[in-house]
Amino acid sequence: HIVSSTLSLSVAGPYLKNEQAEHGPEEKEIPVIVQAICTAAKNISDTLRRGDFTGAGRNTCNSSGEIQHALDIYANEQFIASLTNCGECAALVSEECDDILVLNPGGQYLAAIDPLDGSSNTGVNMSLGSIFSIYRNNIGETPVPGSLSDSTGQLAAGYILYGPATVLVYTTGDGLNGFTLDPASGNFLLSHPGIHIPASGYSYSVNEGNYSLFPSGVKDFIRHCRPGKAACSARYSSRYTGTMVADIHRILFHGGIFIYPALLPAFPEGKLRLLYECRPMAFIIEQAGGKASDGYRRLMDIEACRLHQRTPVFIGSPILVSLAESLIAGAHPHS
Ligand code: P6P
Repeated sequence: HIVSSTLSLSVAGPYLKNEQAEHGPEEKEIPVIVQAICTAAKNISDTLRRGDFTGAGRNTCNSSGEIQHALDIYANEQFIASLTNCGECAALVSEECDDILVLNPGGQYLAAIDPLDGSSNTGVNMSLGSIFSIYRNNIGETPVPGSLSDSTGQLAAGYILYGPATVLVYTTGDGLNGFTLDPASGNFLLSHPGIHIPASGYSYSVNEGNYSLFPSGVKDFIRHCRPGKAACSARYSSRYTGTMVADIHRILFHGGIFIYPALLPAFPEGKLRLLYECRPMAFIIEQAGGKASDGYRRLMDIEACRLHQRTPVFIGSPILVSLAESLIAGAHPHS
């Protein structure tokens, strides 16, 4: 087991649901598997701060056909080692691994991770992230273990934002808390208790370079956000970093909406993956009072049939997500 003496989340109660009953709220213990994730994140954060990786990738591609930078592979190795050593993780689904990775067959959890989110921003000192989702282990016979096929088995989810500060945002289904890494002590300390997203907001986050590929209802929403001819000032600000974790972290605190829609005709499911990007983010945002959809239905209700399944994602302030859904529903299919 990893006994990480450098980690203390000074808050009561962030247990995985099944452990809540065993500990009173006064206990400070957190699940060993979350400690393992934080230990990997600390190592990644330290490496990023030292700027150890400026080299290009190893000319390999992941299962989604994306170039793997050296840092992607390093981050993936950190999570595999840490989750293996903690002894609690039966198997791991990672963006960087084609198939599910069996770590500790007797482990009581499964993990789905994006080890390094936003890796197109590596080497240019931009914010990056890691995303994780933790499930009860119930490996079935299907390619996607039974306990990953629907979100009801998702016990915990979180992300680490490697920005000016390294911040862990994490839920076990009982609200959303943020912890900031204290470089001096190496501890993640509670810094944002009880995060709640604004009901609406004035920023939208989407790669408008793909505008011509968007479905018509998405184009209608973007046109709604842009200043009208009569308007003397923009109604919304466009904010997009290329790192989903950073864009959604901003939206959690300032309100707004993040969109990665279908890109027609080539990518009808969009780009982002359900198991280790969209579903954990949906769990997180719902715990903050936000909304996450694929444009038509609650994102947490989407069944995972493939490990690297993609889905369009509309996530953020509930009023804006609902507005986007209504424009999509009312759009002329061929306009
Ligand atoms: P695009 C990073 O590669 C990522 O998975 C997300 O973090 C980010 O929001 C998105 O893809 C960026 O994709 O096509 O706009 O470069």
